[in-house]
Amino acid sequence: MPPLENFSEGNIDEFYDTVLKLVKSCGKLINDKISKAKAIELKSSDIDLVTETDQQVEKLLIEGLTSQFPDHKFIGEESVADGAQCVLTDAPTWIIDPIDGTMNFVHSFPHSCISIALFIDQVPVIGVIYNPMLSQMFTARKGKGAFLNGKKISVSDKTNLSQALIMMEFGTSRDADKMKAVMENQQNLMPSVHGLRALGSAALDIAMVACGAADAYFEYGIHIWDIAAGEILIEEAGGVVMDPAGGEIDRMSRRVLVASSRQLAEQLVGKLAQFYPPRD
Ligand code: LIP
Repeated sequence: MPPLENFSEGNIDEFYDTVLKLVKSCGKLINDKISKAKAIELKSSDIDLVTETDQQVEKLLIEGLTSQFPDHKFIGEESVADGAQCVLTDAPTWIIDPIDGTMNFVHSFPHSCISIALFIDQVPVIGVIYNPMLSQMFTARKGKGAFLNGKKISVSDKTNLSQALIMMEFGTSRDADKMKAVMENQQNLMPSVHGLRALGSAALDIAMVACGAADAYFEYGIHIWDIAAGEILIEEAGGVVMDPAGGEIDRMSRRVLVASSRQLAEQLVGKLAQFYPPRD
């Protein structure tokens, strides 16, 4: 498989234009289904849901991309749930969460999105996070900036935790140790920050940090598909992505922390009770 430098700007343009068309078309499907009755299945817990729309969107994205780029690989949330491997190689790989915030979608709570990223040589080169219910299209391409509906976005200038709005999630696990860490962090952070917020979607939480509407986000229990598009969005918006204990991001560790600055990230790391889910 050719390394990243062998792909021309024209190649990346073609990948980007193709995925954008597919995402917009899948967004229409989600908007059509959002207020209709949904067939729901349970996955890892009674709050880890999947609907037929999650599965349809992922199938449409994979089929549409495979027809144009037959040698590309995929890591999709629902394909992995059906037994596909969750392995990132150097090959051009699309990493897909067809509906991030499925619980929100089930409740017609308008904070769900399609999150899709393209990695080449294990480097993110394209990221798209689209909330069709609120017409929020977040996009990023390597070296070309981050955008919301075509308007350039950047992280906030907050460097002090006491002035920061922090995104954190409860997640889809009822695991007692996980919940203990979540509650401990809520108690640790409440007195030290401006506020805590949870949208119910990792990708949209990250997008809030990328556009400066929040200042940091962390979560234990996510998967690579929840954060793949957000990673390049944050980097192109001038923020940082790391492990919640402060080291390099490990995309299979199911842990993530993003922030507007390293200074703010390090203050947040200093406050966090850590939790280490089983790796993907
Ligand atoms: C969601 C994540 C979110 C997490 C939720 C859920 P899904 O992904 O984006 O961060 O807190 O529990 O896992 O399952 O809706 O694609």
